[in-house]
Amino acid sequence: MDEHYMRIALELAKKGCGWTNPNPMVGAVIVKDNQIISKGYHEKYGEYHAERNAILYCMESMKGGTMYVTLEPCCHYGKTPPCTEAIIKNGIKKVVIGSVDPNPAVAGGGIKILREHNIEVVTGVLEKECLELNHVFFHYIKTKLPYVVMKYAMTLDGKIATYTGESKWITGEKARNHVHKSRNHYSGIMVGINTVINDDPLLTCRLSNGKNPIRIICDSKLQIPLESKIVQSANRLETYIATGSTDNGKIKTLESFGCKVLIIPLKNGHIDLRELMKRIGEEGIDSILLEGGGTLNYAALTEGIVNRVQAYVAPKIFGGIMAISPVGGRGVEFPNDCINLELINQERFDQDLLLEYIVKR
Ligand code: AOF
Ligand code: ZN
Repeated sequence: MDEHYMRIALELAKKGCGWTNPNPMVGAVIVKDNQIISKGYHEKYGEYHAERNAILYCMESMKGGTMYVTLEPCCHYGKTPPCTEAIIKNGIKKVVIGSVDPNPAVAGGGIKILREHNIEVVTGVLEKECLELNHVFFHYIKTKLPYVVMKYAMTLDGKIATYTGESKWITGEKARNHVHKSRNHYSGIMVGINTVINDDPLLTCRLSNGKNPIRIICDSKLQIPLESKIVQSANRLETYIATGSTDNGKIKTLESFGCKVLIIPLKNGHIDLRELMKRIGEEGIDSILLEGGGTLNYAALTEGIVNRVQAYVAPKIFGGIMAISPVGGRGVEFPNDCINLELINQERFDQDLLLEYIVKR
């Protein structure tokens, strides 16, 4: 039964997807006499935590009840008072936890306080699922660096466009819709300047209740066209341009359009991606969906900033020695020098496959 209620808490937590960053998605269920008497989740950054919402929405006495929560309850004063206080005050006698909170302000402290108040605590229920749910939070709270997800769609022969550069479309509608779930989930979206020049994308989330990601453009020489959709929409969609250029005139113009310009040191003529990640992390951006192109992808992989890869594979073959693949750059010399990945998830959207990997270090 523990897993059953934790699964309900997990589904509740996911409702906060896109709205809680850089805080975690958390769900909570209160059970008494084998009945669910209340449910809650963390709805929005800075607002009440899942536990407090579940308590707030509960219409009956919680005395002697059990709370199922996907993350260890907090015991600190942040933007909200400690959840442990509310749990203790309401006479809940058992708390079942999915994953321990690595936040240094909590880190086992919530469990300790609950036990000190004679509340039975069970940990590690559906832990794997709870850790996966908040992979961004667990990374960002420890490193202060954004969690980077490289995403691309390719044909079975590894092409992201035909030899003429045409790429609309590789995957079908369902797979393309799924990409927008990622754009909603992760806080930022990053592309290289060539993608802006060639495709003129808007980089928004097209889900009905979706949140638009913060756009980050790697543009070492500040070549971005003022008439591009990115610049033209920067007053309504948050936009960062990362550059090594000190062309103050163009910087001022971009700023007048609403872009935020980040001056980043160059490394071999390109944006120093590790520096950029530090700056992005300092801006409070906890995660990035990296959508190419190939030059930026290769640099990101070799600089070691990529945490996860989402590869969509379409049942098509383009062929062509001049047709490009998702990762460009120079490439490794020997097979042993490769970037190693671990397959963690596979999903099917009609005839397209999504293969999801963790980058091994
Ligand atoms: C959340 N939502 O449901 C839970 C969280 O600044 P505060 O008060 O919002 O505290 C944020 C911290 O609280 C967060 O880093 C995490 O350690 C803990 N638990 N946070 O935003 C929740 N349960
Ligand atoms: Zn809390």
